[in-house]
Amino acid sequence: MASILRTSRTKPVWSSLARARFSSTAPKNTTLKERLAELIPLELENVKRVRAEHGKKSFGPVLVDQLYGGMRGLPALIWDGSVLDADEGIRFRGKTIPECQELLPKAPGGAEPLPEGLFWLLVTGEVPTQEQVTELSKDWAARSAIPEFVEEILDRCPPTLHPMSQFSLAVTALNHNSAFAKAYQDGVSKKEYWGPTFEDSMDLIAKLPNIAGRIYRNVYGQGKLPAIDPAKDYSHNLSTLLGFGDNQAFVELMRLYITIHSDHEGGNVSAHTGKLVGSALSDPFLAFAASLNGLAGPLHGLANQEVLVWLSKMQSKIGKNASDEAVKEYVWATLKGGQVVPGYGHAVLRKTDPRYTAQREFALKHLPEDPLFKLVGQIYNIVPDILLEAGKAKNPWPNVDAHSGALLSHYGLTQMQFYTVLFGVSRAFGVAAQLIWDRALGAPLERPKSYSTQAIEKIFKDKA
Ligand code: CMX
Repeated sequence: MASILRTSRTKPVWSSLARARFSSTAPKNTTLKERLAELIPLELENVKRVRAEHGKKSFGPVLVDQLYGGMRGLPALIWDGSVLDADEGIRFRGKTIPECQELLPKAPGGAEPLPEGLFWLLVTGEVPTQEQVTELSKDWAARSAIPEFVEEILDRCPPTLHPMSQFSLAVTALNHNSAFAKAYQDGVSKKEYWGPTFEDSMDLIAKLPNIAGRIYRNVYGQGKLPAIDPAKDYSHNLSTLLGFGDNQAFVELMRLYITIHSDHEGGNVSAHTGKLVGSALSDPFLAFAASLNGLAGPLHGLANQEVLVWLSKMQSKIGKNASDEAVKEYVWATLKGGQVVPGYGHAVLRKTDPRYTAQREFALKHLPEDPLFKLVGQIYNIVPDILLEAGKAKNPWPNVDAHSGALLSHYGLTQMQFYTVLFGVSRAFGVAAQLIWDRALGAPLERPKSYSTQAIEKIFKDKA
C-alpha cells in the first residue's frame, strides 16, 4: 500500500495505519489499549484529510420518501467496524465471514474464530496474535464479576419478565461504576474520553456472560451459577455459565455465533441506537442498554425467537415431517393473516445472508440429521418463491435469525425467549468498538433535522 500521508519529517506515517486497515496482522507484544493509543492519532489525521478532500461533496439527493420510509439508504453515519453490501453481505474491517473463519485465532483444537480476535479486528483493523487473544480472554475473565446489587436486581425480577428486559435493566445498572461517567464528573479533557470509554467497553463485554448466565439460570431454574475460569476463552465461559460448557460443539457454536452476530454496520436499530445515545456522552453501559431495547423488537433481534415460535406453531398445526404443500399453505396463511414470515427479508440485504450460510455450514458439519435443521432447509426452498409471488418484500431471502434458533435448540437450549440475549451479548462487540472510536475521534452529538408533513408541503409549495 502506497504511503498517503507524510509528516514534516517525510516519514510515511500512513503506512502503519494502512497496514492496520488492509489485511494486516497486529504487531506483537502490544495490548489492545496500547495499540489503540498508537492508531488514534493516525486516524485523527486520516479523518481530517478525508474531510478536507471530500467534506463539501454531496452524496446525492434526499427523497421525501426516505423521510417517511425509515431513512432506507440515507447516507447518515460513520461506522468503521463493518460495512454491509446488499449482495455480498457483511465484511468486518474488510473481511468476509469465511475470511474471518480462516484468519482469526482459534481455540486449541477448535475450528471457529474466537470472538476475542474479532473484537481486536473490529477495534484496530488488525488480526491479533494467539497470545493477544489469550490475554484478552484473561482480561475479560478478570473483569467479569458483576456488582452484588446488580445480581440482586436480577434475582428480584419475576421469571415472567422477558429476559431481554432483565438484560437491559442489568446493563443500565452497570453505569453505577462507569469509568467514563466518573471521569466526566471529574472534568476529564475531551482528548482523553476514549480511555475511560475503552475501560467501560471492556468491562461491559466482560460482564455480559455473568448477566446472561444469571438470567438464564433464574428464569429457567437451572441452579447456581458457576465461576468464570480465567484459563478459558469468553465463549467457553459463557457456555459454562449457561450449563453447556462440557459440550465442545456447543462451545464452538458460541464462538461462531458471537462472531457473526457482533456487528452489521451502523444503521441497524441496535447499532444506531447505541451510537445515538453514546453521542450524548451517555456512558457505554447506558448506550448499550439502549441498543438492547432496540434489539428486543420483533423486526430486529427478537426475530430469532419469533422464528422458533413460528416453527413450533407450524409443527403443532401441520405436524412434524409435513409435506411441502402443507408448509406452503402455512406460509401463505401467515402472510394472509397480516404477519411477517420471521427470519426472512432485510432492510439492506438482497441475497441470502452470509450469516445464515455460515450457520447452515456449521449445521451440515455438526448436526446434518437434526429434524429442525431439515425443516429450516425445507422452508428455505419454499419461502422465497412465496414472498416473491406475494410481491411485497424487497428481499425474499433468509437473514441470520432464520437459522440460529435451530442450532441452539439442537444442543438443548430450547428456551426461545432467551435467544435474543445471546444476540445481545454478541452485539456488544460491535457497538463497543464504535463507541471507543466515536469518543477517540470526537464524534459530535447526533441531531438530524426532522420535518412535519405540513412543513414538507410548504417547502414544495414555496418552490413551485
Ligand atoms: N414477511 C412478510 N412480509 C415482509 C417480509 C417478510 N419476511 N419482509 C418484508 N415484508 C413486507 C414488509 O412488511 C413491507 O410491507 P408493508 O409495505 O405492508 O409495510 C414490505 O414487505 C416491504 O418491506 P421491505 O422494504 O422489503 O423490508 P423493510 O426494509 O421494510 O423491513 C424487515 C425489513 C427485516 C423488517 C422485514 O423484512 C421483516 O419484517 N422481516 C421479518 C422479521 C425479521 O426477520 N427481522 C430480522 C431482520 C434481521 C435482524 O435485524 O436481526
